[in-house]
Amino acid sequence: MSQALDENKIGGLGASRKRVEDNRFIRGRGNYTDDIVLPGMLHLEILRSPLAHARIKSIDTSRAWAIPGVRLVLTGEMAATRNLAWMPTLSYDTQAVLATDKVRFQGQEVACVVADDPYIAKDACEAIDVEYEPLPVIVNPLQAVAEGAPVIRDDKAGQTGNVIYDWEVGDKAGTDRAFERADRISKLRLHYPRSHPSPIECCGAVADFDRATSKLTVYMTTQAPHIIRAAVSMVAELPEHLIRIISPDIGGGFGNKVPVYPGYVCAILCSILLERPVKWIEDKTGNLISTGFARDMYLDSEMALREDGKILGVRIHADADHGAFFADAQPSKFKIGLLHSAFACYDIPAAHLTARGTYSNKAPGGVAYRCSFRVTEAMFFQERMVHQAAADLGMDQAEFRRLNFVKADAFPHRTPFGFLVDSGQPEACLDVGLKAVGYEDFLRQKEEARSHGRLLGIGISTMTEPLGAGNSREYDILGIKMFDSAELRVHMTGKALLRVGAKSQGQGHETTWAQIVSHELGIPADDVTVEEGDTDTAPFGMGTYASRSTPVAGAAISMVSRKIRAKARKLAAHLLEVSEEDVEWELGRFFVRSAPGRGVTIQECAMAAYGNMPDGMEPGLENNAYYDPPNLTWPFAVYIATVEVDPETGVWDVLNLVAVDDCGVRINPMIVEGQIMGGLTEAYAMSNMQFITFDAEGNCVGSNYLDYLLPTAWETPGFELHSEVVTPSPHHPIGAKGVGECAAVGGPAAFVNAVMDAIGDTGVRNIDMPLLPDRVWEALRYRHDVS
Ligand code: MCN
Ligand code: CUM
Repeated sequence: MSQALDENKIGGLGASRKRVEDNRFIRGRGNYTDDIVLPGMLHLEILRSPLAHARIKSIDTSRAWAIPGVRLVLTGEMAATRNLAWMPTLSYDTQAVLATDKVRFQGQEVACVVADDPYIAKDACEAIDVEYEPLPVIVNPLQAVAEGAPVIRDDKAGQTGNVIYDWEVGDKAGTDRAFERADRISKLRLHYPRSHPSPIECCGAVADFDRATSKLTVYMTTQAPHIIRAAVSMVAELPEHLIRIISPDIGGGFGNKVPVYPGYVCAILCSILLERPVKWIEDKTGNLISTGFARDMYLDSEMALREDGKILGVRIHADADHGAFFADAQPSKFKIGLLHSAFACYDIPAAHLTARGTYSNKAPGGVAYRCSFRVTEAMFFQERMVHQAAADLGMDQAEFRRLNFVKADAFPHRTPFGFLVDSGQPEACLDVGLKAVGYEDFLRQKEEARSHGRLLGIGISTMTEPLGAGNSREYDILGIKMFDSAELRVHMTGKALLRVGAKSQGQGHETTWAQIVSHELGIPADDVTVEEGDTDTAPFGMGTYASRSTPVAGAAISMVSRKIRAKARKLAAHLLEVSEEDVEWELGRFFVRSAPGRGVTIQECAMAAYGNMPDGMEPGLENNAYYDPPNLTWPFAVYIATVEVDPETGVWDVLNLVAVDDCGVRINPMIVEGQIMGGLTEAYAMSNMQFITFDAEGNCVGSNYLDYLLPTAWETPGFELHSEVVTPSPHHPIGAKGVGECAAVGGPAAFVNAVMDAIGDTGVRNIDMPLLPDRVWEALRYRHDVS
């Protein structure tokens, strides 16, 4: 009789264990950066530029210095004396910390004040007199490359225009041939607008330089503490072992907390200059106007089609607006992120992608907001193109997709852009989704409704996401390879401390990581403490973004647990007085193969590691593991939305949204569902209401919550989630794939396609997001595309 523990009872793999971190979050006992209070701490505020493009003629700080309680007024000129007016970005560009020559976007950091309290600092910022000479403003890629356009980055030697890169991938000649053979060519122009993640907590830091020990400690809102440590070491020219980055609780990141911001650098520099702790906490407008934007990409696309519905080739040109500094945190090999992960689930013989990145007078942006390095754009464009191609052919949306899907037995599949998709079941997911939404039935209802003047629509979107950068052959940031790590200490009573190089911002790592240990070792999850985010204690990690934590750090947790189990097996053999080969494992216990009743628990092995180890064995039960994934993980999903559009007002309501997510083995199904619901809510927000943009003068429209809308429970529709299809990752030790961004990546096209389907009779090919009522109304009324 097996005496294995019941995995569900100990909180192992597949258990919907309640989130342990919520215990402190919902009691108001979280410890966020703004909760950090140090003795003698001062407060920093930033003066931001009101103009989008202007030469700085003079900065007069004398009125600010005169205000009682002001300790330091820092300008770019002063920062330059420390070589800190500029800093390197994560994409091999430079970014102004405090402006010296020009301001290049509205909200750019011009100066900062440190004072006894934040109110004095704010008042003093307003007392700084800056004289600007306005310059012509560029707010889109078209203007950026126009004849005679002002050069935004005239600080860079050799930069003549505003182009950052021209990049291409795929098979141009093969694609040209496919287009020559095509029966029909379907074209579409799209814009994925700028969006902003807007986490509840803004960015901030408390920098504490101790002159006596020469140690710099920085508490800060970062998704990647070790990368920040390396960056601070390079920028501030401080030795890495004397820098400690602590990322305490984070109130949402969504990619907003990956970049290095001037505010962090200012807090650090001011702490070094004043030898006092300095706190910088951004306000909401500062966050919305200046930090980590996403998307802002224009697409020109063509699809070569055979009359029977087969896709023969795809041609894509993308223009990406990066704002004034190219600061994307993304793998250095790929200039436009993983945009070329498009069309990974469709069997397409030839494809070619060209991409151009340009500067503009906007805040830096591109990669943020649940995007996995621009897979958001890849999937949105892909599914809008597929929708339009099916419509152009007069084919059924579902059938067109089915016909072109990579079949389940054809994996591993090499995509036309070179990725190797190792697993997936696109058709099975589509079938579950169609059944759940009642596809045939809805098509009939739609026809019926139309005869009464009601506009119903159905939109399908699929999502294939390359998650878990790296493998280190292809993925690095600033030359640092993308692997991840875990360190596990099993104490003598069998309780454990797990330290991981990733950093949760709300995803629930403290809960789920313990479940992996529990699955591997049979130690109850409640007996495992999880720690992340302190570079002095956590093993080196590349941080949490691109839903890479489960694929990479999660795998490292499995591997370190297995190392511990291997040593525990030796201890078990010693305790049971048999040879190691005669020892078997079942969850929580080793036993003698020939006498299953004779066994020892993992806790007994732990005790022996400290009190009764065999001769010659090193004491202790601790280890670490680094995991360098051989491939990405490839989750797949199908999202289907049904909507009704009001023809009089353009308002649209979601009738139903069905989500079928295959993210491999689920560690914690409840947390996975939370991730999917959150992602769908954001997808709905982006498609329906989230509007943040820049007018012709470069003024940010949407830098407050009256213009930039966050959906509440009232606006958000209900979602029906399905988990029937499970395709384990073939290389991940527990078969898990990432999931954190999937629904935000794949969701928007489902809503947009549904609205486009509802107004299909008008001949309108596209309305750009967000599909605000006035835009939909305009399309219905004037029967033209709306951008
Ligand atoms: N999980 C699981 N089983 C799987 C996959 C994941 O149980 N097969 C669990 C994980 O253990 C983890 C959570 O789901 O607790 C998300 O895991 P993963 O997909 O690995 O993503 P990351 O942990 O790397 O999180 C990053 C991802 C990104 S890039 C953005 S952006 C985003 C997202 O997570 N930001 C978030 N979800 C967020 N959720 C919250 N609450 N807050 C954010 O800032
Ligand atoms: Cu692109 S947002 Mo997440 O990868 O942190």
